[in-house]
Amino acid sequence: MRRLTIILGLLTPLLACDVEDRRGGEIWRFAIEEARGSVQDSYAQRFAELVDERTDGEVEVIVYPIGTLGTSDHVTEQVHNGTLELAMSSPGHLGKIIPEVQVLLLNYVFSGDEEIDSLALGDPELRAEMSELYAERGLGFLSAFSEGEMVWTTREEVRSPEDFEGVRMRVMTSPLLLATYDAYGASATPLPYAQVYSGLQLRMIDGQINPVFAIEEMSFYEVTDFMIFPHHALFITTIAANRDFLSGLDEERRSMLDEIVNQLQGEIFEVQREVNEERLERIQERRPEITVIDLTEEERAPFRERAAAVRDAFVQETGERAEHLVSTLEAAVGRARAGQISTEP
Ligand code: 6CS
Repeated sequence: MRRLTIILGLLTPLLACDVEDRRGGEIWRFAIEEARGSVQDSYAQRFAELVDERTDGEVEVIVYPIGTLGTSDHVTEQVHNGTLELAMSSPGHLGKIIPEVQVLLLNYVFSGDEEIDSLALGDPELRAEMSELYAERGLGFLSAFSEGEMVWTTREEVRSPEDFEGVRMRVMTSPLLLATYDAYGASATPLPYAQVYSGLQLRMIDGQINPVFAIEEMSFYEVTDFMIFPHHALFITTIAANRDFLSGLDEERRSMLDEIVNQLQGEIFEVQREVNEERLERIQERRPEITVIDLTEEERAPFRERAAAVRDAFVQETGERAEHLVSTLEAAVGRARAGQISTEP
């Protein structure tokens, strides 16, 4: 794995060099964890367009989709060592390196209203705290946003922790997700994103958790019988930047970057909503035999209870910083509910 990262790290500037030579301008390399046409790709393409517009073509953003530069872990490492300027780094994978970021993976901490929760993620206090946290670990933080509600895909019907018994649920590689799904009664199995389809197909795992668009895009729906909405979490990603790249930007470029990510916070919410709705229709057209289940409030209660215990244990193990972040997040949700957060640039 390390060798692969090094090779990819060496290849990235070579790939970019070509374009740099041709245009003579500045290049910002931006790796995403998903495929072309995904929510992250829509974000990155729009980001590239806005940067191009705002710099009169002086800066070109090159977007590298999944499969070109390795796993999420590899791209975060490349941002850290300066091979890449920017990357989408999901807390679901980043949690191994920055444990506190897993606050964004806790279940049943958001309001359940996607619009409010998306606003909360743009809360200036939360963003300031995240920036501080990332900086301490040698990374820049630009933004956190939701790509939609998390959905369980399974072979068997799951409505209770008892139903999860013996079900091997693939989770992202964060320790908190492992603890959560073990507490739910499942057998949590960490795997990189690109290995999930074959894992399901070969029956090494029985289910996984992702937003609808990803279930369609990665073809997980082909190897699943149930799509279950527990209304427990959002798929959240963050944008990490190389620290020297960020601190090397002049004031004008830095403000431009902040304005662009603010603008995209609102835009991406609409994009993900549309994409998730469309893709659910597509899945239902292609495989009408899939049973879609919406867990009732009563069915959610035991999961909610177990999630609260996981959260207490997480805060205790991770320390004061995590505790403070949980409070900041809850306060941000409160501010969003009260209409005190704006996405206006
Ligand atoms: O499940 C995962 O690992 C991935 N899910 C999404 C929707 N995006 C990237 C991430 O790595």
